[in-house]
Amino acid sequence: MEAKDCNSKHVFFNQTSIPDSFDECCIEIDKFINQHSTDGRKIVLITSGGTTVPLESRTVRFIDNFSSGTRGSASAEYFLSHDYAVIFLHRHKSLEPFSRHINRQHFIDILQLTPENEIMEFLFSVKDEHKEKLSVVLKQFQSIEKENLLLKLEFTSLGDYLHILKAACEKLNTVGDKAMLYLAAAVSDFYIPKADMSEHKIQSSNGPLELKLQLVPKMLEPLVKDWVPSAFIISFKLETDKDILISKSRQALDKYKHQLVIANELEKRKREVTIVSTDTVTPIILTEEEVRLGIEIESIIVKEILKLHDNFISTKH
Ligand code: 9Z3
Repeated sequence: MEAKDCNSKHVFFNQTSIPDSFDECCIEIDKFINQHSTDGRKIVLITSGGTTVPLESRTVRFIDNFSSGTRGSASAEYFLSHDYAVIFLHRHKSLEPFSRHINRQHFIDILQLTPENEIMEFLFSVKDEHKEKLSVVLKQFQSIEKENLLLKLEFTSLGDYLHILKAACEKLNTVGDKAMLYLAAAVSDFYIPKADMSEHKIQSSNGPLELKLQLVPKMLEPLVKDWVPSAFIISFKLETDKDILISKSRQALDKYKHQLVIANELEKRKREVTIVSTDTVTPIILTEEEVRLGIEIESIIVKEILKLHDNFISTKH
């Protein structure tokens, strides 16, 4: 009985705190969607990065889901280059569109300090060897900013992620079939409800730690049925065992009745994915030559999806 209760969607939302900046976040979402739906532009909500599940209310420790944010941030750039407006809901400090091209750890290496000028100012500049790449990225970024085509929202915990996702979906539903969901974030299947969580840091002096995690209710179900039923919805399926990847993707489509699953195996995810719909299975595999040329698999995924989204829109009219 207890497990069943914890699995219910309503209980989950009651069992997790609303993120601190939730109201501001909703206002930004509203403004962004109003602007672009008035312009008749297609809008994609991309989720990216892994969610955390806290073990303590005043969190010192948490369980993390793996994701660097490459899939989401690279895809965001390709959607933007095809004139979509992008809501980028991402894990705090995971990769972001455009800035992903500058390695955070080596940021300082691309700058140089020129000698003080006559008014004793320090002048910074980008080293010559980085100028070309950076100017291309900066140009794209500035034109996106000018038209306000990218809205970045952050989450850390699973609770924050789901609260913001639900609010964004409900607003996106007003856009109809021009809206797309691209759910690339790696989302935890397990969590500890607030009531079961230790408030303070768990003490090792109490001996080995035994954890009991509850199942997170499958939010794809209300998302497709209630939150944003009119949108084109793509989920991702991540497995480490290739033998179950396609069957699990089909199961998800069957169960949730959304449009596509993009299946990927953890180790091969940068070179190989499979786009699965109810009646097609389309592998995308980068050739050695494409890898050598630095072609990103997201550029090909996005191109395929644009066609499928257009077909989806035309069948609705
Ligand atoms: C993915 O499968 C993404 O492609 C990756 C991208 C997380 C592998 P990176 O960010 O990696 O480029 O390093 N995301 C979805 C993972 C997920 O949690 N899927 C759930 C599942 O497999 C369904 S929603 O059950």
